[in-house]
Amino acid sequence: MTRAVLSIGSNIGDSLAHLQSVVDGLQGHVVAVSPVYSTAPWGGVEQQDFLNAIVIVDDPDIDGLGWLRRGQQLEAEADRVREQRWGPRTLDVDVVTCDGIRCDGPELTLPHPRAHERAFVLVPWLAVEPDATLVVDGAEMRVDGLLSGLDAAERDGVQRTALRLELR
Ligand code: PH2
Ligand code: MG
Ligand code: MG
Repeated sequence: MTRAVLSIGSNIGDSLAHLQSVVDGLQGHVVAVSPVYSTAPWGGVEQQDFLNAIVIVDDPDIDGLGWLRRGQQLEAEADRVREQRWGPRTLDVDVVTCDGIRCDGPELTLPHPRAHERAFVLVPWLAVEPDATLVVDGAEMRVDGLLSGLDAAERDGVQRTALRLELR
């Protein structure tokens, strides 16, 4: 079994539809879907707010690189083009964790090296997994503790919406 935590985000086009395309595209493997959050852009590029959510998936035959490829395929289907680092995008699918795997390769680092700094990842994750933990610099940390350690401004930039992703 591999269980992966995916962070999905969009701030171009019909963002809700782009996020829904991930839930639909991974149909049969989706274990949990978080609420949808409106989030202030992280990373210093001036751009529109994002919609973000967390999707937890499970498949015995897909490893970390496999989830990355599935995510890239869904990004391509959303007409994502190569863009500015941390800039706007139709769809971004990032693998946050995959089981307890730790790896640092040219394509994929697990756990995601910046997840612990991003309220737009931690807040939706906690909504579906309140006891979640994440390995940061080799130490297993509670995600709620990591979130409390972020600046209030970073946390306040993440607002729950009434929008929903459907597991169908
Ligand atoms: N993704 C980025 C850069 N900045 N900010 C928010 N709020 N949400 C994102 O998904 C996001 C971002 C690049 O992957
Ligand atoms: Mg990303
Ligand atoms: Mg990405």
